[in-house]
Amino acid sequence: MYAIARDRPLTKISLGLEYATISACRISLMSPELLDSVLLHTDFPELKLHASGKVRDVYTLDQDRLLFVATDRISAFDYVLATGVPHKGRVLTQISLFWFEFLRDLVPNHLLTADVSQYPAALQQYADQLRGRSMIVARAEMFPVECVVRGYISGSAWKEYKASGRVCGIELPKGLRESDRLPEPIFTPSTKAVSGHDENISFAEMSKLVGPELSGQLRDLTLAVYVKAADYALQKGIIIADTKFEFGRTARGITLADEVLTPDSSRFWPADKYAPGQAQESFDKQYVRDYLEEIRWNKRPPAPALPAEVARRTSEKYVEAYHQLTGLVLDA
Ligand code: PZK
Repeated sequence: MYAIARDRPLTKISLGLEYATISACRISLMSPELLDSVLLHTDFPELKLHASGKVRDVYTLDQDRLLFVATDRISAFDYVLATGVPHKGRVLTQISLFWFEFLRDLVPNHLLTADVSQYPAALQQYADQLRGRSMIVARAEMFPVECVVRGYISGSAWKEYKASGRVCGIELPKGLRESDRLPEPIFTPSTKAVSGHDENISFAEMSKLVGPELSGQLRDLTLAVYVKAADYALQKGIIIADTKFEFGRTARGITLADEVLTPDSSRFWPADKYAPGQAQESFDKQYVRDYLEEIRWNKRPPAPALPAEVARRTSEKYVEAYHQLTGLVLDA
């Protein structure tokens, strides 16, 4: 209970939840050192915020460059939780860096540097916050579509398929089960809807938005990148069931931007537990989802805090995913 009471306002949590959180938390506490390393918010007063997402913050550096920062925030059931996950921002950043390098012959990317000692002088005062979890990237003219590719049928695609036998206008074989591998990966673009949720669109609709030539280029790139990365990940025991890319135009041409092939932008499934015919356990967020179901959170704000043990075990899953994928050890 100490770990919660010390730095988290319990007023944000309903009474029943507070009790559940405290009782589940008796099991263990997160060490003060671990809690201190968690970054929930960034604040760089001399920079202008360019975009802020559930877990990432992007700042403007100058005309051509942005500062991209991955925090330790975690979202589940569409909300950012009150507790951060130690190392999460560093893991996601290091996974993206790994893929940028792995994919460099296939597609240009927006990375300029992740070496904090090369950042502008004005940022050196934040070096400890930025190290390992940030990148300076080339500002791109972003295309207003999400380039989604699926090798397995899950999530919104499974819902669409059950209702119509199609996904984003693509006819699929009859008799697929939830989480089945598809005969070949499919490109299922989406666009930001007013609701904040992405809305699946057909290739023809995408072509109306950004033009047929660019749509074809983005589709071909998306499929090629997915095939190369998913083949590699599978050899390492991780199924990348689907993933979402964001592309933009820079001096390098059509450029892969944002974070890439992370557990936040993809469905990672442990290959040794793959069992089609049902929803699959998530590599990284399963403890979080299980806990939130257990305490019967109504999935409306305010989002609860996590017991230290749930945050710590989730942290271990992210670090493990990084190691399993890259063979590298995240440094302490
Ligand atoms: C850019 N986002 C998505 C939203 C985030 C990220 N290289 C770039 N050039 C111009 N714009 C972007 C990028 C990148 N990457 C990406 N928004 C703008 C987004 C919220 C938080 F971290």
